[in-house]
Amino acid sequence: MSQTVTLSPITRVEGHLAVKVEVEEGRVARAFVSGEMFRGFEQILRGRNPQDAQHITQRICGVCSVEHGVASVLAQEMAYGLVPPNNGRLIRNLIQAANVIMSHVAHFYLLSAVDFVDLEAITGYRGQDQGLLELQAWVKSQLASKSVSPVAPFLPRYAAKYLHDAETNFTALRHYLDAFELRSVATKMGAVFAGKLPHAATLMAGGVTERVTVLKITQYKSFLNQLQRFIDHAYLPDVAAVAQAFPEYFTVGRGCGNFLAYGVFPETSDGSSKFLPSGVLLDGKLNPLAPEAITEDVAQSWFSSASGRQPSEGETTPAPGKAGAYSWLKAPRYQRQVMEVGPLARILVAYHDGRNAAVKSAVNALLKDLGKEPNDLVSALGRHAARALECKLVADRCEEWLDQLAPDEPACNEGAVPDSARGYGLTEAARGALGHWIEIRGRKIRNYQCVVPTTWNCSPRDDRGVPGAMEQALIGLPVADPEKPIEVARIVRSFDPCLACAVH
Ligand code: NFE
Ligand code: MG
Repeated sequence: MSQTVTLSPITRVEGHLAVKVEVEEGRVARAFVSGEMFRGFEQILRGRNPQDAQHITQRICGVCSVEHGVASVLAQEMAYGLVPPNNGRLIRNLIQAANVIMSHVAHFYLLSAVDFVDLEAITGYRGQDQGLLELQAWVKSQLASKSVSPVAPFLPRYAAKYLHDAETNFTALRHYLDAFELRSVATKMGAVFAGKLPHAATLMAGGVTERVTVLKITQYKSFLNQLQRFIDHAYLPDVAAVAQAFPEYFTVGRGCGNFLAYGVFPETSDGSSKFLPSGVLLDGKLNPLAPEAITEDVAQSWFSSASGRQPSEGETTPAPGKAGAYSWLKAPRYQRQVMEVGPLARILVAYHDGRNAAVKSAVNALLKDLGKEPNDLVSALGRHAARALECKLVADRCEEWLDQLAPDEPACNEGAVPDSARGYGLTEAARGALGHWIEIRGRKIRNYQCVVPTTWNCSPRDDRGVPGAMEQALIGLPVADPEKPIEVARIVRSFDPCLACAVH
């Protein structure tokens, strides 16, 4: 007997994500992940001044805005034949790093942690922490209320196993409250060099419109030190506590097992060396990235434009109601294969690449602490662990980039928009590999295509009917009670999906 479970919207993810699973004999037999809205940024960009693209595309999202801006200026730089000076490259790294730290902390605590931490345990709190006492009062009011929605983000919740130990729950909930503040610290840190955030004002082809001063370096460093303390003393230990208490989540949600990373944080101006390298893990083997192998299928997506195109030739013609389609996401593929992107992909690619000794030793230390093998990371909890580890590695690397800044040296090389040109920019957003493709004619944008991390991870079936990465991660998942599919929610959220981005 098959029972269909639909979670729409899945709360505590960014944007409108709908997940439908068919459960047979206690396991997910089929999964359908769909983006339920269309936004049209690729249409909006047509005919515009290319130099506005980094500002328009940042509005795709309020979370990974900076990364869209960076992808856009990289695409423009290829089209204009420009490279940024060291200061420009380093400032972009620092803005992008601030955003990744903000996003990872927000994802773990604000979007995922209460899937594992027992929010109701706070009713037994007897201490004096004002924040926890306020949380306790709120939880009690929710539990007493008859009018809360069944899809409320916190309570009511699915009855399930949560963290058992009261003190561990109180500590994690204290960190949950701290995470709101830390998210703001990370945003202020990025804004030191971004002018303002969440949509950075200073990004442009050739570098950034920002002067490097000793004062700004000092400001950034002081925010960074607060974040490093939180990552070391809260984020990493809390993820470890969840890992100890939920070892079963190292064995589920594995997914397609293929990983794609474009690489991020250039260590040289031409981008040939990156702190987190590019690469493609296909059938367990690391291959160099070949951008021309990226295509997007639309057979099961609500688009009537051609399927299987490279993004440089891509089209986006919406076709609501198209027969056989079930999502506003296209289905990106690499060599026609399904790929997972994100922190786990970046960490595994860097680990196999081996050149970044910091990644290699941090992963080995984490695996030793958890008593796990590299292959165990390919799992729901592995995604959380990789995200936390990456957060630490990136935060620590920022100190190096700050030291390399040269006060009062230029941060931008100027260039002109050519009459006709093409370019693409590949970077990594918090949620994974992000690419923008630009075609310029008559100094205006003729075509602009974005292939976005959550489009990879939440991809629908492709032209050959092969399910996307999250769909594959759900297949085979044991679901104890289809009326209370907490397992499904935990697998979905381990990817940190952002549907606003995915449908752009
Ligand atoms: Ni809206 Fe984004 C990130 C991008 S996700 S959050 O990270 O690009 O697809
Ligand atoms: Mg697109």
